[in-house]
Order: sequence, then structure tokens, then C-alpha cells
Amino acid sequence: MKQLATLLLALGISVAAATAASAQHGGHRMVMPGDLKWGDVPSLPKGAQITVIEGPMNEAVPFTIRLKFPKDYTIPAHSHPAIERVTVLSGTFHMGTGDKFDKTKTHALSAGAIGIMQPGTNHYAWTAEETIVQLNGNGPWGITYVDPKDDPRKSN
Ligand SMILES: [Cu+2]
Repeated sequence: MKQLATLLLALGISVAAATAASAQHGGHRMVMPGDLKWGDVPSLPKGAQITVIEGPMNEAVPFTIRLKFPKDYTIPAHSHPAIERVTVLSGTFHMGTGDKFDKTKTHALSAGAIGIMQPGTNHYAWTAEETIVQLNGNGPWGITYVDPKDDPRKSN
């Protein structure tokens, strides 16, 4: 019993620490879905939400983030300076490679599927239902749209 209490106490401390340092790298942490704080993503078309679990993404450290896309969402062709590993947690993420968005040339990644994009590879995606993906990579992260007009950071 005493051991159990010690374990629970240790877990309690881990969860509290994870909440306090939810966007920091390093240390042993356990993050519960309810701990995640979602916010807007200035670099993506309006409607997407992001939660940073591990990072920060702009430093040369491993990152783990999740993105939530609404139904009927489109991400125009773009690339990243670092490898992108995208694991689908729920919904379906339709993803294709190339310089121009083409809905007919995408693969339907369902929950459990993973896509791996090499740095500089142009790709695009769309959803037909609410979809949550997890991104794992190493920073510093960035996104470059093939057509600068697609970049929501520039049209504001
Ligand atoms: Cu991407």
C-alpha cells in the first residue's frame, strides 16, 4: 500500500510538472489529453488549432505538436526546412506531394496512418471531416508556401 501511495504521489507530481511546463523539452512527463491547450495557428489557413506538447518549434530541439483541422479544410502546397512526421490520431488526412494542390492526387491517411515528408518536399492536404494529426520533428520548424499568396501571415 505504501508503495502504491508513493507511486500515485510520483504520478501526481509528474502530471503537475507536465502542466506547468507543457511547452518545454526534457524531463520525464506524462501529458493527459485534458491538459492540452489549443490555440490558433498564424501560419496556416484560418480554422486550424495547434497544441505544442514538446518544443519550442523554433529551436533546435525535438518537438511534438498536434493540429486540429475542421471539416472541409485545405492546406495549399508548401514545404518545411525539417523532416515532417505526421501521424493521424482521428479523422482522415488526405495528403499529396507536388507543387500544386490537386485533390485527385492525395492519399487518404486514416487514424493510425503516418506520413513522412523530407525537408523541402512540396506537399498539400485537405479534410472532409474534423481531423487531428500529431507532428513530430526536430526544430527549427517553418513553413514555406509554393505560392506566397497562400501564406496567411502575409495577407494580414
Ligand atoms: Cu506540411
